[in-house]
Amino acid sequence: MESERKNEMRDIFSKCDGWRGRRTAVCVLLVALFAAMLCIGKKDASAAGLSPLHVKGTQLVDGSGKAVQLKGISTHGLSWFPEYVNEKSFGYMKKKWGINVVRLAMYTAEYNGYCTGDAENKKKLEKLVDDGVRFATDAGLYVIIDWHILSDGNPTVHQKEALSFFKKMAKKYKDNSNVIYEICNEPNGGVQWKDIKKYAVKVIKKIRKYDKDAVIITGTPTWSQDVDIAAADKISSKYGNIMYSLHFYAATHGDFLRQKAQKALDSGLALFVTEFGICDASGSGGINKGEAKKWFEFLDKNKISYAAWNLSNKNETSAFIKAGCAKVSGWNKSELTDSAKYIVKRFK
Ligand code: IDC
Repeated sequence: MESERKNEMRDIFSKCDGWRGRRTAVCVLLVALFAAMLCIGKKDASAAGLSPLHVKGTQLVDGSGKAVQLKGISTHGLSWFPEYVNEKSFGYMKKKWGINVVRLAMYTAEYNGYCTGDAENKKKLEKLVDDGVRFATDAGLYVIIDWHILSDGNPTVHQKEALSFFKKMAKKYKDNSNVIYEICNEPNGGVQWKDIKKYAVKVIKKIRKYDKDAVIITGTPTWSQDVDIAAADKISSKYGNIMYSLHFYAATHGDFLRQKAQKALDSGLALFVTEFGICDASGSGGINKGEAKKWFEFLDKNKISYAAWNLSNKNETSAFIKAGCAKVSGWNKSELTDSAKYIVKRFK
């Protein structure tokens, strides 16, 4: 028995002999592949050509340290206008409009918000975020996952939910070089920076447990306008790659807010305009092109990244698609609103 088995084994080995050279070659290839993966680093840019981003001083930079200015659009609330989160629209906006970032606005409180709806609604929203990240990745876009607090003006109201949501996201997307986390859209209602900061540090710590270096953007007091106040008491630099959001609506906010922004930049705060409009702060009313021009000059001069509010056909000035148009991608110029026409020109 024993010697039979030995013979069998010898037979198998001798058959394999001819393969030995090829096997060695395959092994060498595999080792080389593995080494290459290690060199690329932990971030898997399955989104071709999307370098992991970092914050250097006040500037967003790519892997080689070159300044990057992201330009793009924010969805309206994901529950509200889910139809615009589709493969074609993201690809279209990248190709035709020249955007390089899309923001997924997930309301926490109003309109079937993540924290006020039921478990089914939560699941739906998470799927929309996942779809959105996938479509953005396929289109070669950076993507901001926005925890869109608004009527829940104090981020601590839904802190528990925020911590578990971002834990889930960071675990899932730690290797996606194109994912950016925005942890509280617009704190308001008198909430102080010290409280927002405490919340931010908790969420940042949670994200950093899994995702060591993705860009994280925190909201600032007074609907993300008091960046000067945040600048006076920054979040510790030990967490790395932290940015602060500045929001403006050109028909409401002018020089006064630019001065606050300049003050923040001067004291070394990295700003990201994760939301803006060229109409008034209600998201509607008239457009102020004079102020809009000044804002774009300011953004471009300082290479500040931005995302315009909003990708929907809601009957409001800030929406990009005309109210009568039901198309969810491939829009002609005549189907775009005046806001869209003005802003799209700035993307390229
Ligand atoms: C607005 C939408 C509007 C919606 C409202 C909900 O445009 O359709 O009815 O929210 O309360 C923000 C907010 C953003 C607002 C936008 C315009 O982040 O959610 O969207 N805005 O009011 N901050 C300043 C302006």
